[in-house]
Amino acid sequence: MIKLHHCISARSFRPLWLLEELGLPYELVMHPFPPRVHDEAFLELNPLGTVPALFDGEVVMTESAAICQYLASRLPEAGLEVAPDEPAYGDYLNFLHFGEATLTFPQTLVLRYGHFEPPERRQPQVVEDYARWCLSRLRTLAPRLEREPFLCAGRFTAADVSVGYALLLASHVGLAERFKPPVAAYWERLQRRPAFRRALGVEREAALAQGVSPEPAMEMGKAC
Ligand SMILES: N[C@@H](CCC(=O)N[C@@H](CS)C(=O)NCC(=O)O)C(=O)O
Repeated sequence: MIKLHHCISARSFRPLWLLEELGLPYELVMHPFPPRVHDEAFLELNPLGTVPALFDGEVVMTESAAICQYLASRLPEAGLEVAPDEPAYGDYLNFLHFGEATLTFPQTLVLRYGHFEPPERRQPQVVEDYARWCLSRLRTLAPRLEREPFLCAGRFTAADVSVGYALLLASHVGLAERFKPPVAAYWERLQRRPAFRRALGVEREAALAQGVSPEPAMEMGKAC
């Protein structure tokens, strides 16, 4: 069975949400954040110490966007991947990676230098520069989201999960009120999905059952 290592609200939420969308069976292993500090045994499984870490038989994966691509292709009949022979294949891959490489990474700088470093190491200029970086790139989605409910292929896909997680993180760092209306409406749509809501419930219940705090790391003063 697929085993997913996860911390509350971390990037491992992407595969968790997608597993719920797909209805695939999985085991969720919760860790306090960051696992490399609080759970040394985890380093033997994933020397990077990061989540997600996904194990599926002999397969081991640690990149959330790649895991989404992998999981969506496991169940093509669910329509959450875009196949290479569909016209939107390029858009699909682009948005799948845009969610992590372009939208999520700058937010980790906002978190770190705006909230979690001790006051003498905070960098307000870095925070504002990377918040703007993220918001200006998000704005590029607005014209498309005015026309279409989802990012590509005329349907919800794993690319929406990737970008959707970046919006979840943005809402944790206080950027959601700066979303353009089409992006805000898209974020509302994503949050209404039953699988998104289930994933939130599943991570909370698993955390409580496994003795891990159900509070998001960023709300406990730890960087993601
Ligand atoms: N590019 C990777 C980044 C993984 C990553 O940095 N995850 C964070 C959580 S959001 C983490 O585990 N940080 C803990 C650490 O760096 O020790 C992905 O998309 O999965």
